[in-house]
Amino acid sequence: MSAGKIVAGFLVVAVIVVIVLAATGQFKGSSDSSSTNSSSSDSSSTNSPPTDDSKITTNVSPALDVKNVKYIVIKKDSTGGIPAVPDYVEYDPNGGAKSINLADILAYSGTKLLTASDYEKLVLTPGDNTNPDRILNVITDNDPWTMSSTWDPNVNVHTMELTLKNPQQITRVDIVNRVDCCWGRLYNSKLILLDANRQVLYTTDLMNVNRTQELQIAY
Ligand SMILES: [Ca+2]
Repeated sequence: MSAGKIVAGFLVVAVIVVIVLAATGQFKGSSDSSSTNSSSSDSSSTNSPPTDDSKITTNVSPALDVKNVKYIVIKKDSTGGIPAVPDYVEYDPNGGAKSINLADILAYSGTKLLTASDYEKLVLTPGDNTNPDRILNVITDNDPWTMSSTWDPNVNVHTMELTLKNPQQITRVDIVNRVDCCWGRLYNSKLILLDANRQVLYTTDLMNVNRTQELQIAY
């Protein structure tokens, strides 16, 4: 037998020993990590919604030079009825599914993210507008904390309307939906940009998805 065949024989035996040790769990590191992985994948296979915070980016085509925007509006019209889709977790006759419920409306002018100080006010219709600073902050704070219009089964058209202090170009708007539940509340909603005379400068339908919709208007 040649020296090469002897070495090859030893290698085969060594590989067999490693396989047996692994199968009997004596390589603790690898068996621990595989059990951890399997338990986490088990928990993510439940029916809870995914908490994917990735963005869906849409480049408006053609790009629009939308200047002199005064109002940024989310409008939801449930006149035609509301669907009994699974993510309407509180689908019920009390009007909850007719409300708008968002984490944030993040508008950009150029590359500047507009903050509460750039806005005059937020108005919720129907809604509790008695604490204007609070509601404006919640919808512009780039934080998952959410704001909602008021649940009302008798009101089909709900709006969230941001008023800018100074009319200006809007180049991008991120609509940040809830990720923990209820993202279907954005069903049948539109984003509308208006000038000071309330002329529509840009509008688009929104998706009822549980993540951020980034609308690149000028690019
Ligand atoms: Ca927020």
